Amino acid sequence: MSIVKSPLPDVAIPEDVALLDYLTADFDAYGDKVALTDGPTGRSYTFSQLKVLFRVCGSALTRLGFKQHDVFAIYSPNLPEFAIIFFGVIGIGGTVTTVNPLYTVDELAHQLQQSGASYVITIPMFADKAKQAMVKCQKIEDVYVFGEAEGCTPFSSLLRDDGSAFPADVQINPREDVAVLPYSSGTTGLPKGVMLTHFNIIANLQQMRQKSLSLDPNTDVLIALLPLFHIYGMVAILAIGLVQGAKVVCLPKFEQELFLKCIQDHKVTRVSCVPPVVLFLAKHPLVDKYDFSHVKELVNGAAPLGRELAQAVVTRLKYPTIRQGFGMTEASPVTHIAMEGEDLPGSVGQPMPNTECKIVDIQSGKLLGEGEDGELCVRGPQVMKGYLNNPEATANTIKDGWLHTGDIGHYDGTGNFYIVDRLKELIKYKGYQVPPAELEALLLSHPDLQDAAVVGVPDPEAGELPKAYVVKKGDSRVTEEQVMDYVAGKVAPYKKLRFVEFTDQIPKSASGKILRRVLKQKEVER
Ligand code: AYL
Repeated sequence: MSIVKSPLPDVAIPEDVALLDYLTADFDAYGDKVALTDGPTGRSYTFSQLKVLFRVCGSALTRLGFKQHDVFAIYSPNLPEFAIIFFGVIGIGGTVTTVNPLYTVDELAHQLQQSGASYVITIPMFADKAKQAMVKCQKIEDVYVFGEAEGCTPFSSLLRDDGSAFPADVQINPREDVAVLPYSSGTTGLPKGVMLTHFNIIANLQQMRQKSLSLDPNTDVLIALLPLFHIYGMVAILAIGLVQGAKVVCLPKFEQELFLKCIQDHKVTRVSCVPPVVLFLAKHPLVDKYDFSHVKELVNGAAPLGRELAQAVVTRLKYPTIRQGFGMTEASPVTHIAMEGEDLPGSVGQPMPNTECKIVDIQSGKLLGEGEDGELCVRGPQVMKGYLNNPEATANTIKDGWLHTGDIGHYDGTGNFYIVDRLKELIKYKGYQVPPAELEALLLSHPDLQDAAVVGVPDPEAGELPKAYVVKKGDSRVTEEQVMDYVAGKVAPYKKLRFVEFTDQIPKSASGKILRRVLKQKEVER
């Protein structure tokens, strides 16, 4: 019974370096190599160009009056320019909050309001949604757009600056200042702003570089199919690629042929996946038509990968293994990853350097030992500062420095971890977070419904699908379809309810908490 650490030695994490300086430390050496490419068009930027553009963008924002600690929202699919505004903001001590571009006007407005954002940037296709959200948020000063759209300021106007207003005197405190503010529902409730400091992100990048996620600037190419607004794409693809001089190919959406063609033509060496992408690579006939010979490794994270699927993909693509990583937005994100070439089916690997792990009994909190299932807790420099304006949720999640993941698992005799279940209420649809509390609040706003509970039901393709149990009011004649449509009209498509079941009562504890386990058990017994 003990705390488990990484078998690798601790890695030094600089405490006095700001994220942009850390990121670009070797950019001069990478020089005219291509850093970022837009998959569909081939539009590219070199490392030297990016280094200048980050400053140009930071300077232009400073002239607009955007200051240290101000918040800039990015509401956009993956584009090379996403990185320019992202690091431009962070470079002048601002905070970036990233928003899922599929969000509805209300969902966007909510995050803009909550995060205190003063600007938002989007693409022409979503400009109307951004403008409507702006009207609902007094603090938003302007909507920027990659390209052009009526009523929005073009992003290109920020690049016409000469860089001279980039603040020379900005004092970034890496341990305190929040670089990024992605949203996560954590173990319970509504999405909350996750405060990740410059130090948190640098820590995770240092850990990844040590823990065999290191890259060769001369050969390595990554593909950013997974969204950059999510911590996986943002840190574990974009930032880890750029800092090590690898080329990152951006894909704004999942188009099967384009994805495969980009892997082939750009000689991609590492493909970072979530289970539905692994499923596609394992099963889709198109895959055979493309050359994957440059791909050295496949990585999976963000949701559990079944052993059979892992086997199917390595057999088809003739790889020795697919490496699993585990993490959370709240941990910047990576806490575990399987070692290169190690074949432990179902394992998410060992802890990252500088990361301690323990498994505790879910009732008593007692420390458990090898092979015993309990809640996984992690402690390390990549663990967030806390949730924005929510000390209560922070205190419930981080106790004595230990981040309670809300995931259930165990470790084996070699210190490798296995995640077997989720204690927290979070639903994962294709790796995306679907917070049940959000859907329940919407259902309770329906005039015909009296009570509601949402749980995830297993699905081979999506991992889980949201299902609602609802109690109708009195003699209401509302139908299942109407309830589904009601929710679908208010949320991003991936959060839609896929099933609705009427029931007389929602099972609850004495204190009124929904007993989700009881509902999930009902599904299993069917
Ligand atoms: P969030 N197996 C099972 N469940 C997982 C796994 C995994 N490998 N990875 C993440 N999860 C679940 O904040 C788990 O419930 O971050 C966890 O608490 O959207 C939750 O997803 C966190 O969801 C990597 C490895 C990124 C992992 C990540 C995780 C980002 C997901 C890059 O290399």
